[in-house]
Amino acid sequence: MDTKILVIGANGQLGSVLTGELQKKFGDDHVIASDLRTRENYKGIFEIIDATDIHRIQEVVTKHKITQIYHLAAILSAKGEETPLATWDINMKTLFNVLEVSRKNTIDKVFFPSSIAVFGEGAPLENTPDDAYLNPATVYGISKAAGENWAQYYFLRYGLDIRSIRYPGVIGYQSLPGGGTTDYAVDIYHKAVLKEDFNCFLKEDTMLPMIFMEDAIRATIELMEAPKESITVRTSYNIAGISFSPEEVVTEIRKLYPDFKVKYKPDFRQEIASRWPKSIDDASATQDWGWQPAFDLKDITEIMVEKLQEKYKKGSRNKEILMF
Ligand code: AKB
Repeated sequence: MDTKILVIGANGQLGSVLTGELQKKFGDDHVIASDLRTRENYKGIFEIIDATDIHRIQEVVTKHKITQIYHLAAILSAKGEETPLATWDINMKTLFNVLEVSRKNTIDKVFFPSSIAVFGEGAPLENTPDDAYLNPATVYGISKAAGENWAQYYFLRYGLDIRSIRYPGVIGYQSLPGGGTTDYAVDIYHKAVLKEDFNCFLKEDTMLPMIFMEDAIRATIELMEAPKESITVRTSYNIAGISFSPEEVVTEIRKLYPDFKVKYKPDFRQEIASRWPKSIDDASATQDWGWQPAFDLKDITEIMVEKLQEKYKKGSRNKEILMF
């Protein structure tokens, strides 16, 4: 059957970049982007979907004869703490809707994003393995840990080929993140390029696993393209990019912006970050589908600065989603 991919949450930090990469790989007519509202200047097929509405998902799956679903809609860690029960509701109801529509239709592959947020007290902080004890302390993390187990259940019970990655903090210039604990690592580059002082909501030595957007997108597509029989982890795969602390990224940025000023003002997000791994063991991803990151902190800093300089030179100083 002709590959037709539905991306739910296509306007988000990951979704807005992944949609473009899927279009390049499969062709614009094979990718259906969707979100709660349309995206200005989007080139391709776009459907409005509120993923809490199972009938709407079913309608789009039928209309476009969808064969794969990437479910990228979720409320992230920091934002999710503002309304815990609503976050649980949205993150779980949307996943159940995707799982149920997928098992009842001709969906041959599903992608579910998990996160380092599934880890907490009791897991090794260094080189945290896939099978470490999951003890999430945010609603986002709890919903992702539950989601991983539901994904595995639908694989075991219904044979649904659902695959998942535990993303570290994703850093990209193409889109703005929304409500993550790791998002300081995106905002800091915008402030540097705009020559504004930066207030960091984490302590300077808070080491966290991060990944450049290009690596995160490539990992996602490589996982989804891997032969089914090579997938041995049906909860979620750890992947590692590069771990660093705020003071390390400031040091890199100051090589380009020597006068860049930073103040460290830890807030509630410091407590979230302090329970997350400092570094990740992604041996299973390497072994099963050949995962290897390509970008280190120096690369990320050079590319982020170059691309954001280009973007802001074009005059867009207001920080809506920076689409390239
Ligand atoms: C967050 O900070 O909530 C996300 C994540 C690590 O999943 N970026």
